[in-house]
Amino acid sequence: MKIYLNGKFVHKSEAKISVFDHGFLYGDGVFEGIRAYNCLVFKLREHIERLFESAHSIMLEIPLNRDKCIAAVVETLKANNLKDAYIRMVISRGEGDLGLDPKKCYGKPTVIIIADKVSLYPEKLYKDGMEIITVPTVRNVPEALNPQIKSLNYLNNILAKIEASNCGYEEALMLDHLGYVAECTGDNIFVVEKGELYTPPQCMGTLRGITRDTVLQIARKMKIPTHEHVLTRHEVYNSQECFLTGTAAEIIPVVKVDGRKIGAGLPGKITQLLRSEFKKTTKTEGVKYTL
Ligand code: PXG
Repeated sequence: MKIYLNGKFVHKSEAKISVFDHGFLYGDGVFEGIRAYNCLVFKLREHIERLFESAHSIMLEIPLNRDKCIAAVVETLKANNLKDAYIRMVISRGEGDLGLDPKKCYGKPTVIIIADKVSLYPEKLYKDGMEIITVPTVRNVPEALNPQIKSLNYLNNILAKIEASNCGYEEALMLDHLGYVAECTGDNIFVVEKGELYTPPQCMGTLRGITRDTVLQIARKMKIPTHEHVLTRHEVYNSQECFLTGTAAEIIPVVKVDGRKIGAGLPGKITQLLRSEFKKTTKTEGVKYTL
C-alpha cells in the first residue's frame, strides 16, 4: 500500500509523522472519509469543500488548493490500483512545540491520503436492519466544538461508540445537550413518518453528512417530502421507518431503537427505495479516473 504523505508516495511501513505533530498531540487537524465506486470518486468536490470549511473554522491553511487536493486523491487511488476504495484524507497542524498554540507550529501542515479497501457493516445488517441504542454521552455542543467541523478530535464519538459496544450494539444514537436527537457516531439519522422524510437540522449538533445531503436530494427528486426538523426519541420510536447514512455505511436500515420496534421491525419500503436510488447515483456520479 502506498500512502500520500506531503506530496510523495511512501510505502505504508515508511508513512510516519513526527511525535510533535499537533494532529497527534492534540487532535489538531481535519479529515474526510471519501469513497470511490468503480473508478468514480463519489462527491469528491463536496468532500474537499467540507474539508476546506472545517480547516477554515480551525484556522488551518491547507497547503494545496482544492483542485490539487482532488488530483492528489485521484493519484493515490491510481498509485494503489484501486477501483473501489475508502479514502481518508487528513490535514494536521504539523510539527510544533509541546504547547497548544498553533502559531508555534514551525512545520507545514501534514497532508496524508490513505486509500484502502472498503470495510463495511456485515450484509446481514442491511438485509435485516440494525438495532441501535441511545448512549449517555451527548454530542459536542456546537458552541464548544461544532460537530460540523470534521476534526481529528473524535473522542466524543469514540466515547459514544464504546458505550454502545459495551452494551453489544454496533452503533449509538447520540442526543444533543438539550436531549434532541443529533446523530450517530459516524452516521446521520433519518426517520419516515406518514411517507415523509425527517432528519435533524445541521445546526442541532450534527455533521452535515454528504450522504445525508445526497439522500435529501434523491428524496426530493422522487417527490418524497423532506424535513430538516428537530426530533425527539419519541418521534424516532414511533416512526414507520428509520435508517442511518454515511460514506462507509451508505444507507443502513434501523429496525429497533432502545428496544422499541420501528414500524414492522423490518427494513422499510422507502428506505429500500432510497437505497436502490443511492446505489444508482454512486454508479453514475463522481470524478472519473482510469487505472
Ligand atoms: N456524522 C458523523 C459524526 C460522521 O463522522 C457522518 C455523520 C456521515 O457523513 P458522510 O459525509 O460520510 O455522509 C460521519 C462520517 C466510521 C467513520 O468509521 C465515519 C466518519 C468518519 C470516520 C469514521 O464510521 N464520518
